[in-house]
Amino acid sequence: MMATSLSSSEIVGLAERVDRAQQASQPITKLTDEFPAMNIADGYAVQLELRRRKLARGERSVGWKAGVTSRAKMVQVGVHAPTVGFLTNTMARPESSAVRTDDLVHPRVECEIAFVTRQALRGAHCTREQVLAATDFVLPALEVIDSRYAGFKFDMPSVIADNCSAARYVTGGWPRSPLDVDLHALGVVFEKNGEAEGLAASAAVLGHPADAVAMLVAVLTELGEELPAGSVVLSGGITEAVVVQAGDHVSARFQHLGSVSAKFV
Ligand code: OOG
Ligand code: MG
Repeated sequence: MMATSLSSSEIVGLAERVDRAQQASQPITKLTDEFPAMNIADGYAVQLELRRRKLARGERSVGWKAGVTSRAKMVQVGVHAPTVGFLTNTMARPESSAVRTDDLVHPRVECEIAFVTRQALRGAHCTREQVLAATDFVLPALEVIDSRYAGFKFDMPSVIADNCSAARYVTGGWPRSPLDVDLHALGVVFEKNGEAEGLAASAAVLGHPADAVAMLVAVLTELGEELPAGSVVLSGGITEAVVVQAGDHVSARFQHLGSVSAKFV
């Protein structure tokens, strides 16, 4: 990875700023407004410092998420390359649960395929086949993203520093071996309040959701991390993210994997 432009005290300060915005559910201006020279390495340095702070407070690492891995998402947010963020236990919500909105800034929901691994993955050249072989099962998932930036407006270094907008995620459906379902061509129906919001195929995610996981492993390797066995990996929104507010109910129905739903309160 390229060199950081920020000093280590700036990195710590920005991680604190993002952390506070998250805890107060108060939007902040994107970090590059103040630090225009911020690059991707700076973004990940801030994100890893944010992760270190959360783990030091007792949150447990449960896995990672790939972001901006489909055309629909790239067009929606104006970021044109995939990114990764981390997941902790405090972000997980059970199927059908009520997700609070008062502790979020401006949530949006995405439907994704979650991978759960049974072998560690590492390396700059991780392949789709290695990902499939190391996967225990896949599940349908909803990711609730929540940019801490005003207007949900950001650029790549800023969104990476903000942990790729990670906020909550819900898994549901049936665990299936990735070898038993054609992950490349799964249809998904995404509904909000009973109305179709999006119809898509899983192939929208970098051609294949396992390729998104392989990309994530390559980024983690660059960051000096690996993907441990037992990790949850969200492979990226298949459709555009949909704005939600208290009172909304969303569900994603995946061919062969069942459905996952949540309501917002
Ligand atoms: C960045 C996170 C994107 C996905 O699945 O593409 C993401 C954002 O859009 O705020 O989680
Ligand atoms: Mg996502």
